[in-house]
Amino acid sequence: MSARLNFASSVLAALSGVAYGAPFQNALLPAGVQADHVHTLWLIMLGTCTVVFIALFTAFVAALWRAPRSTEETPPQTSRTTGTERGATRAVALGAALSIAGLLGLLVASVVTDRALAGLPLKDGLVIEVNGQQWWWQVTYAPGDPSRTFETANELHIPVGRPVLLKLQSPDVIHSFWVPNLAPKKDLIPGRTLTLTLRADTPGVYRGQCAEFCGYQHAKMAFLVIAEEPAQYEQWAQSQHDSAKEPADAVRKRGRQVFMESPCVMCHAIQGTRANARTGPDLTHVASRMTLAAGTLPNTRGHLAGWITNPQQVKPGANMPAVTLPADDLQALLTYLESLK
Ligand code: HEC
Ligand SMILES: [Cu+2]
Repeated sequence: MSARLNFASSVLAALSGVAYGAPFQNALLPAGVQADHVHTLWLIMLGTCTVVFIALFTAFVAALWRAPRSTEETPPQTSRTTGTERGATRAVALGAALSIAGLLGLLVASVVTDRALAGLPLKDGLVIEVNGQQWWWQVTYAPGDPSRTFETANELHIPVGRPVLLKLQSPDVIHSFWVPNLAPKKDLIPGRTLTLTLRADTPGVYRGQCAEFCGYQHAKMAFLVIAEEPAQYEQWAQSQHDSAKEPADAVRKRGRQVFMESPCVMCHAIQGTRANARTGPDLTHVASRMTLAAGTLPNTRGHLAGWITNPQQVKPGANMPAVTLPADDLQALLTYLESLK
């Protein structure tokens, strides 16, 4: 029952765009220019196909209606046959002409949309590199500029009204970056850098996900795009750029020590410490993120504990092993990680 209710409410949410508390994704509610272009094209295609469908169905029903009943088996007269045939020829010619016109119309609409998508001015654009990993998103701001660059995971913040150039890469398999409210899909192909441009025009939290099957946990490879006012964005970028703060008390100090002395340090980076591995997400500001493990869990202390003690139960096959720690050490580690805002 509750599952059914849940389903009904997600359908309602999808239709109305009401987010019922959670970030949502909906290609029919564009929040930026690029998604707007795609949405317009979709409306044109839907409209054209609806007209074609209704016309065909009407013709079909009319043909059934006018067909000679099998009971009245009087052979049709020759003159009538010629008349019907002439009518049929005309109808087929008209149908073919309309089909060609319709298809040409759709072709023109696609080309215009494509040009519009390619035409987003990138002046003052923000450059962000996105690496699709099995199964999370590695996000690098200002790549190649040592004074401004920083890294995050599974969460992009962007300023409203400013164009964004995403450089998409993949070190393993093909992924696809899709945030329906903001932009069309774009694949991440190993060995190549493809670009995607977007601009958010309405502030909000938009959900995105991998849209190309990439292995066992493909379904749990989501991310969030947080579009905010430029001032708010600058504040966020500044805080992300800062190294992790020195632990303020003995428990956090102990937590950091646990991190440095356990396998965590072999896969994760925390800027400002000697942890700088890049196999897993950068944890310098992990506590500032809304979710854990690519949109799989809300970022709370309980979920963090569950993730660290048994990631394989949450995300079987994920490239992070379970790490067993004494209870005190785990608590200290959690307190430390929660302080990494
Ligand atoms: C063998 C490498 C490896 C080790 C060891 C490891 N991790 Fe991870 N960790 C990963 C990978 C890979 C992910 C991404 C998993 C995913 O989302 O599919 C991850 C994800 C995480 C996340 C979620 C980050 C986010 O933003 O979503 C946290 C928190 C985390 N690890 C903490 C730890 C801690 C604490 C330890 C040590 C107790 C540890 N990890 C040990 C590889 C590792
Ligand atoms: Cu995928």
